[in-house]
Amino acid sequence: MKRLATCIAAMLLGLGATAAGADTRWDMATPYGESTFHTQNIREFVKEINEATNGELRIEVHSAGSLVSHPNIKRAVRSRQIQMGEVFISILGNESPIYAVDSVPFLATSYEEAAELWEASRPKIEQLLERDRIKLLYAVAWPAQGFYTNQELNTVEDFRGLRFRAYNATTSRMAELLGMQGTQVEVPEIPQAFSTGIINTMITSPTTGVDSTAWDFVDYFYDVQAWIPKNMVVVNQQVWDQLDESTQEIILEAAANAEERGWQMSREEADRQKAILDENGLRVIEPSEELMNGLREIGEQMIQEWLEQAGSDGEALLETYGYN
Ligand code: PCA
Repeated sequence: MKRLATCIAAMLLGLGATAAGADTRWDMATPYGESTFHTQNIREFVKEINEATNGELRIEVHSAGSLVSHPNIKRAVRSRQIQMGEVFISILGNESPIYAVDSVPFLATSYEEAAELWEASRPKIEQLLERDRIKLLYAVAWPAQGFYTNQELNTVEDFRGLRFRAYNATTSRMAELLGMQGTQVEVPEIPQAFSTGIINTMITSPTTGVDSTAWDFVDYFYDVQAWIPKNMVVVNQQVWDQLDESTQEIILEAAANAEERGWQMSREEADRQKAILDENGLRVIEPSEELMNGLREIGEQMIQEWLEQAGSDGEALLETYGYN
């Protein structure tokens, strides 16, 4: 009986706010590998939290989709299979076009524009996540996206018939508009998808090109800088609500630091990674005006399609962003 009472008391205590004395361990899943700057940034983020809570909150990071695969990470956070996760925001574009806004071609192509687009879209993305009882902590941009291919790209006609790696609904649509066959492939599977011939072309950052040793499979990188997509780090709302206020503050501060540090890392590494592509024999090419004009036309069409899907919410977002 006494044991039961102790047990109930412990349970009651456990129902209150966590941290302060309690030893809490969370699992966090990310789709990307250890060498990616996003993952290195996450490692800093969890270390900062661990230190500031005197080791009371320990977050175990499972990288490269090793615990939960990318398409399942958001669901796993929602169901509390894991407490925290990182996802590529636009992979959720099928749930709402708002999630896809940073992957619409040529809407935001510099870091300044990407930061403005993030500022304009953040409240809407937070609202969408809230519906799923998920809390947004921070988001960080990838370097601008360019094409990796085995053949010269002089006009948009040159994409016809290529086998293209898609990473969200927007890139699948782009493949369609360029006459390519699109297949969705996650980053850790890129080398295998190239070597087995499932794909022979992709659009991604210099970062992911280096991470997947693109020089083993393709000859050219066309630096078209089509868009600057982002990852976001999220936590289950119920798990969050169980934390005491000082722990919440620690995490929010670490998140703000991670957001700032991450964007800086991204900026710094864009050129460095292009140089690594070049050193390994990939030809890094400035696209011709003709190619860019053709791609921009497709971008225009995709912005219109996005607006049709996103309706008045989308219009308001683009207005805040300053698009006209
Ligand atoms: N790398 C990730 C997302 C965008 C990027 O640059 C990928 O290729 O899936």
